[in-house]
Amino acid sequence: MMKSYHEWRHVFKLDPAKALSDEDLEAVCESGTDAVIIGGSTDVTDENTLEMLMRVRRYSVAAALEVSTISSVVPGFDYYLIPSVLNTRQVTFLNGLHHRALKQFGHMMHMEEVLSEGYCVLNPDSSVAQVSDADTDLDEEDIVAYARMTDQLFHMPIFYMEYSGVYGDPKTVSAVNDVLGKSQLFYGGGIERPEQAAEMAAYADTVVVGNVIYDNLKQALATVKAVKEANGQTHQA
Ligand code: 1GP
Repeated sequence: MMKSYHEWRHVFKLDPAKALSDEDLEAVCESGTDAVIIGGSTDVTDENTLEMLMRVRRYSVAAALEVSTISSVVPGFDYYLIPSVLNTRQVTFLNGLHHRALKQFGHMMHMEEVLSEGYCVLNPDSSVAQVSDADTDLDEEDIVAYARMTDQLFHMPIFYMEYSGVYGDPKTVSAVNDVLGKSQLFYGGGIERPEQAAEMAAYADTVVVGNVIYDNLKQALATVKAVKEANGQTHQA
């Protein structure tokens, strides 16, 4: 049964540019995770995105595309997640690509499938930080202000704390959780063990697990149960 994004506690993020065997993909999709997000910062094409979508569609799990380039948008996903990088130095990544996409495709988009993400990029060494030219020199107050901007100023459905590749600071995630109202808090970055997934699940509405799928599938799969059994203190719990 496909779960609406409001119900997502745990999601796996698959990079369409990375190889994953059929057996491993089955384990990911049948793990009990709430959704599979397909997305990456480099080498994402319409071919590898479509191929990954078709493979994920063998299973009943919800499938979302996190759009990083307009040319890799393909139809058939349950949701389209559109990041706006709040701490970019270049307006292109805040609203420029979005403007171009809406100009070209706005008339044919199903907006009920589209979710905007207020994206706060927090690991300076990540591809996403480099591609989006993000200013990651932020303290907790800066990050909380971006959370308020997403929730109370721009009214975006998702605030995404993107530590991609490194494990973030649970105290900061907790501080963000404290100020969010309607925006759903996504946490992603550096989760390698179930204990870390559980720790972040205490504060984040949705925990995103990526790289460890490719590095240690067994540990990746163990994060599902850890999140589901975590005691959520989230603002939406
Ligand atoms: C990346 O937030 C996700 O976009 C997950 O991060 O790959 O570090 O798990 P990791």
